[in-house]
Amino acid sequence: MSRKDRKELKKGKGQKREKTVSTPMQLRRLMEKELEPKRYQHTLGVAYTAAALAMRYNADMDKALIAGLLHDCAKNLSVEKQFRICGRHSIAVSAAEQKNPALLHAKVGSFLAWHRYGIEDREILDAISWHTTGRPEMRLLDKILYVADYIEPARNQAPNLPQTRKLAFEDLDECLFLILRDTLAYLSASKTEIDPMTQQTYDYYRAEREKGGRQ
Ligand code: DGI
Ligand code: FE
Ligand code: FE
Repeated sequence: MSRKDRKELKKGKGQKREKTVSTPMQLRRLMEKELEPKRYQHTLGVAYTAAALAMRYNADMDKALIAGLLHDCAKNLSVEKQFRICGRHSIAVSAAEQKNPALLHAKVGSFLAWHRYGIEDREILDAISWHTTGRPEMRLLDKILYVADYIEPARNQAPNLPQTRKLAFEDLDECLFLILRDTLAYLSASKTEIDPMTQQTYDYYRAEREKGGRQ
């Protein structure tokens, strides 16, 4: 590789990847080095909870593990660094993400999962992209990661956790809806600006639920 190529690559031109590693074991070690101990603990909890949900709902267990291991991989980067990565790699930043940069780690994490950790699977990359806000018409893996992020064993803040954890293994869609509802209630109460995508996801699943005869 010429010096020019290397420089271009560093700047993100051509969107080449840095390396290819993708077994859950390798990713676990990398995340242990990358993340703060508490975040790593949460990451392991999400990975194994997602794998357990994958078992329950006949989803791909390895994909669930990998999505869980990498979902917060950008969390340790400063906000400045995350904005820089977006700029360099032409990742669109929404108005909501501009205002609340804490939302940005999902998109940046998805990019790094591809660029730095060698993940090519679209389902895994999308699940990471949407793990904070959700999105209408979520795939099974999106739902599994979203729910696992909320119920993993180290979480202890959210209301109704015991019921939500039980429900996750009984009715994934109902559980997803209740998490969305509780999250919106929490964001409203704390006067945090709601990302339109979070609102759209909630509206979509509320309508789906009503179609299914629930009020
Ligand atoms: O990264 P985690 O801490 O594991 O959790 P997360 O990816 O769900 O996101 C972190 C925070 O983002 C969490 O406190 C909930 C919050 N969040 C979710 N939807 C919205 C939101 N924050 C804002 N400002 N607006 C949203 O719509
Ligand atoms: Fe997150
Ligand atoms: Fe998380």
